[in-house]
Amino acid sequence: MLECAPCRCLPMRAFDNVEAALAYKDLRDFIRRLEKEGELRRITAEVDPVLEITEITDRVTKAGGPALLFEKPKGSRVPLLINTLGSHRRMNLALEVDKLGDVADRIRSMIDFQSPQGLLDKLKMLPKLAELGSFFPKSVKTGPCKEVIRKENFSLHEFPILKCWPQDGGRFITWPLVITKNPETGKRNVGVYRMQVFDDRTTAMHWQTQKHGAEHFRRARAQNPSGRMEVAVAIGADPATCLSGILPVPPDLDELMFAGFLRREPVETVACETVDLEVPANAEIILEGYVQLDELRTEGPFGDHTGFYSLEGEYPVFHITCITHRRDPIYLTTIVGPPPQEDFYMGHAVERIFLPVMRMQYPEIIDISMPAEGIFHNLMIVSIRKSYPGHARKIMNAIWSLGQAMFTKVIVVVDHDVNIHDYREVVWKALCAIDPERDVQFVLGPVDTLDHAARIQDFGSKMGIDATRKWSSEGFLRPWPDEIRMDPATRARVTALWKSLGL
Ligand SMILES: Cc1cc2nc3c(=O)[nH]c(=O)nc-3n(C[C@H](O)[C@H](O)[C@H](O)COP(=O)(O)O)c2cc1C
Ligand SMILES: [Mn+2]
Repeated sequence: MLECAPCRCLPMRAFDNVEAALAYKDLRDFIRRLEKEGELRRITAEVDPVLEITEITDRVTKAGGPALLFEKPKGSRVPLLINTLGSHRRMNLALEVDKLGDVADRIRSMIDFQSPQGLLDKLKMLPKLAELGSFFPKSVKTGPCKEVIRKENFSLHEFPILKCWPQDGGRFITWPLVITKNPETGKRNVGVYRMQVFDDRTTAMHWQTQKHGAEHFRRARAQNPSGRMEVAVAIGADPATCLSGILPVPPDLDELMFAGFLRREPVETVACETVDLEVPANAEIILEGYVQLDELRTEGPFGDHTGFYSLEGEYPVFHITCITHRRDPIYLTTIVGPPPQEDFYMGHAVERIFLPVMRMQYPEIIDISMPAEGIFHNLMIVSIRKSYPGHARKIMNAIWSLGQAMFTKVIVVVDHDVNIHDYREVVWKALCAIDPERDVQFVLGPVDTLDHAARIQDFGSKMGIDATRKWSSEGFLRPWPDEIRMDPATRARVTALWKSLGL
């Protein structure tokens, strides 16, 4: 079997029967599949969502273990699912591909639309267009997320919401699909922004400054500073929909459309009961409500994906007006913390899925790599086919201007012949290729809200390292040495001799 080059995971056949070739209907459909594949363990012992589930999950994820379904979380009748996508294999299962490159290939074929030359080309485009059209979310009258509708007498405390780490400010909903509408364009956004539980019906809304939910909030506030903005939150759905909330798609591009593309079937949506928003019909739990535009409250601390606590900060408050859910809902959650965690596999999927999009604009990019310990935003290694002086620096600037890649704290650009997934090779070759004072570039700009070392929140410096071979046209006038490689004839002779050497 071939290895998937970037992640070295063993690809598997996702389409081993006709049934599996259909998109997952919902979260429990995916749970069934995981169970069939030996990728899920049920835990019947009573375990506390306060700290204990984190400690168990942290050990299991780091050991490469399965998804976990806690059937008896302490203090709740709702089972809890975690570590769902916490391995390369489960991510492939979720996306129903043999390897992530297959998703990238589909994206590439979509954006390979060349301007049609003549009628024949136009005709050839039709099936592609039809396919595109088939990804749009589809409104339906009702769905399983409406089995129970509660406008009164509900409480978030019925759900097994985690307190993840000892110094956390409380319990946090960690995998909510937060749905808002751009108040100017009416376009939907779905983002995963953690929500700290304040009481039965209120939470924080931790959309960071540069995220689309925060942008909607600012635009709504500009229209009516003391008004409200409606928000709906879906928890637990088919895996592509759940993943779509973390994808860095451009503003005003509906993540649910992207989910439809990923699952090859439209996401069905239903209208909310108390707000003018639509939510995935197959969700386990829906929270409806609003944020008051002139209200902020202290959120945090929270043990974050940096492996450190993010400190307290002021964030909007989400007031819940209605909860709808299935008769027997499953609470989907995840933890972040010292890497690697489940979110590493999500980040890796993002890296692989969006590489073709980057390469469309910047075909000189050969490959990119973000090591787990770099927490995505801290380190990106990029290999390029360098073809003019200063090319490496142009690519750094391109990355810093590309959506959430703007947060990349350190970019290392190497030549095309460096295997950037082999970190030993990167350290060796990159460090040999630099004259630090000459090859390091600093810029100022937006940084990740979670960067606790930045001089002020959201603003700071970033560093690019040009670790490509230097050219005379870049002012480097010395010869550049060849890399040491034994000649093939000697290698062949020694291979022939090898047995006789007794080594
Ligand atoms: C487990 C997990 C938790 C996250 N929590 C937050 C969060 O609290 N706030 C935030 O702004 N982004 C958070 N993110 C990242 C966003 O989901 C991601 O940046 C997404 O692309 C945002 O959507 P948007 O581009 O539509 O704003 C989290 C991601 C994951 C995987
Ligand atoms: Mn978005």
